[in-house]
Amino acid sequence: MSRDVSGQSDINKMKTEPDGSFKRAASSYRNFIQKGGQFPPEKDRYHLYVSYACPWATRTLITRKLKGLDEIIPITVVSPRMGEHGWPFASVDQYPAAEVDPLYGSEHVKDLYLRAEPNYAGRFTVPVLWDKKNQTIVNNESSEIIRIFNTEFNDLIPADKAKIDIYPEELREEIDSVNEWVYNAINSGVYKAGFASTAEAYEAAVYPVFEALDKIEKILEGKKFFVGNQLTEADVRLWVTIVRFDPVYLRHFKCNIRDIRHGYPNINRWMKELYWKNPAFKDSTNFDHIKTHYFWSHPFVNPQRIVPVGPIPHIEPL
Ligand SMILES: N[C@@H](CCC(=O)N[C@@H](CS)C(=O)NCC(=O)O)C(=O)O
Repeated sequence: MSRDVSGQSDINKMKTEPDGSFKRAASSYRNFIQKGGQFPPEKDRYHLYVSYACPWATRTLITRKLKGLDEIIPITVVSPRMGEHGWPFASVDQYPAAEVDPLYGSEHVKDLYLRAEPNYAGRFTVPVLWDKKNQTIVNNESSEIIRIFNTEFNDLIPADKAKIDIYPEELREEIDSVNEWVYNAINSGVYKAGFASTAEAYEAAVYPVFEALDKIEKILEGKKFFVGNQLTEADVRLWVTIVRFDPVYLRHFKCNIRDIRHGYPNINRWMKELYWKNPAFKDSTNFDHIKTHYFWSHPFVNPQRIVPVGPIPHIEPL
């Protein structure tokens, strides 16, 4: 009989901390792709499993596009309806733009984790960077996958793409420090507000989201990019949460002190410019998957699973 992993796959069974707060578990696979290492950079050896809905996975999609890795690292997109078995492939949940697993015909993302490690005890999250040669997961932590994409395939891509550096040496210190508070207050902060199971835990989480947004609004005054004068991973990491804010987090996660489009003109302009002027951002964004995922997959938050139609438009024109 196979092991019961429903406690790991079913988000409805996920427990908050005793005080009602939500803590995100650390990612389990943390290997790096590098020349001469266990996982060397090679064309068509690695495969990226993603959801368009997931902000963490979208970081990897954006970076893959920015770096022109489309042909080096193919992707597979799961269905946005994350149910009791976790993320399904199109073979068991046909949904527009969802795909079947081309490597193993898996039904769910959990099958990949259990193929790599039958006793895997963590959550079955996307993104997953998979090694076809060793049939295992290289890395399932988006912040590390984007660093891998930023540098490690540079010998296999055209010079103009290799030149793109979203974690430049001279800005690293500032990027690292910004990443830390943006992660806590914003990327993870909206989930802490949304998954809190007591009013106290919710209120403790929601104010810091808006304090951080207020701070970013000031930083982006008259600026095109978050850190320095060029696109960096600080923009990528912040953007994936901001683009979901008005369509999802405002209602679904009760982050409703202000919205982005009326409350934060600088953040709104920065978000729109990246979306409309840089195809790596627009091509990695699917508002249907984003909205369907959240409003459908968390019946403990939205029991009727009705997906709100607005805001119209999901993102304003420039
Ligand atoms: N630390 C991970 C977090 C990934 C993550 O939490 N992904 C969510 C989707 S947005 C997921 O797959 N959750 C499934 C689950 O927890 O069952 C990363 O940044 O890559």
